[in-house]
Amino acid sequence: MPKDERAILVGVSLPATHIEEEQESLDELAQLARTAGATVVDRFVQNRTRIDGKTYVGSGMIERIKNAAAVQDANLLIFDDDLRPAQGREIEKATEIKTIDRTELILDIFAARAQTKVARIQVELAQFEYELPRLRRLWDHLERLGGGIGTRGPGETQLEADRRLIRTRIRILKKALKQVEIDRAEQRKRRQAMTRVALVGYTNAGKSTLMNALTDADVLTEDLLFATLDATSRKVDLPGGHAAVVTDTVGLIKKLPHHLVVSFHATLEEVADADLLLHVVDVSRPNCERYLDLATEVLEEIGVKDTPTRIVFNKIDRVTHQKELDRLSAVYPGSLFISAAKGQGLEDVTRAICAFVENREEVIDLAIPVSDGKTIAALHERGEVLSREDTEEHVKMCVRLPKADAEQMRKLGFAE
Ligand SMILES: Nc1nc2c(ncn2[C@@H]2O[C@H](COP(=O)(O)OP(=O)(O)OP(=O)(O)O)[C@@H](O)[C@H]2O)c(=O)[nH]1
Ligand SMILES: [Mg+2]
Repeated sequence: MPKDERAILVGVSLPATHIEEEQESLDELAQLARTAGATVVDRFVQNRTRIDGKTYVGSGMIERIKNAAAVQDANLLIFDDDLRPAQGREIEKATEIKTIDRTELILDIFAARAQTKVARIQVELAQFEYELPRLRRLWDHLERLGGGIGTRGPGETQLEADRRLIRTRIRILKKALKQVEIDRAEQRKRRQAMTRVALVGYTNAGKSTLMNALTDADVLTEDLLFATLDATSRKVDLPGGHAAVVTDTVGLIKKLPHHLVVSFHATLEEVADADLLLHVVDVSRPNCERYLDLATEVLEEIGVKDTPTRIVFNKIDRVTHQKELDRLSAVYPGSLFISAAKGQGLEDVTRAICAFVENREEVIDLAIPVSDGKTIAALHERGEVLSREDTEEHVKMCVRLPKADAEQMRKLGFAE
């Protein structure tokens, strides 16, 4: 998106949604627009009983937007919800201003931010999936911009050829992502014995900063939305021979477009697979509980509402009202208060992870008869062997095992 775009935001408040809710959604949209490099010059919210099939908002509103755009010198309209291809076309026709929707805006940001190969594949897939039904609009657009010879549109043949190309590309990308998912599942299996902790939360909460503070990951952190698009995992050694794998993930927002949720399956699966979620919240934001709720809603959509979760209120260095922190602490028992950037409260996070891990696994000293190769192999498979000493009769091992397996070993009399 060019840097000098001046945008007008447009939303609709339906009877089922509160007007404040739509305003809040537009606040988020404004932040997204700024992240993409646009300047927001105006915003409109229309109360409607239902979405206008043709132009999303009513024709009177379209007229008002057009006038405002002339006054404000705006050259971009951003709609808060997904527009159908025909709606986008109609609005552009009526206003003569480039029109995009929330998904397109987020895709634009994602495309600019995608750092890793996987993130780039995921973004490209989402973009193509989004564009496929809208190809006609793209061509119409070119027609209007040009005029004259050769602008009667590409005709059905060209359109069909383009569609075919995109479909082929989509197939290739999907295949590549499938492979990523298989590889990652394999990796997870190898780390099966280890507890998986995922850092989740609203975008810009400080997940990557916490990740870097806990591990040596060196993930990019930035004061922008969606600094992180792909998951990064690192092993963290804990006291008592325990360990956990911590994963930093993509930030969540209120209306995560459907196309992205599907394309980002490989990344979100890391969240779905976690044993423990650390839900990071930027406590320095006014009304921070709202962001906690919004992210929780998205997590429910991903299907992880039953995963044990600890709330981590971050950026306490920016909060001057201790009373507010005391209130949150009372409302959310067991929540942690930290400053990932300043390194405050990090030991509480480690302790919380450790307590969780100790409940699930045990580090146990075993002596297995040399003849029992099957058990020895199983231990290597199911646990992590921290040390091993082979004697004449026994293989002596110190192993980190899931609680139930350790219990089983004791029952079999293998514990030392
Ligand atoms: N003052 C203060 N700033 C922090 C703290 N933790 C993170 N930040 C800042 O908040 C911004 C966002 O941090 P990130 O770690 O990139 O946030 P994130 O949750 O990973 O964001 P996304 O990857 O975009 O979802 C950065 O500018 C950080 O420097 C903190 O404890 N205190
Ligand atoms: Mg991040």
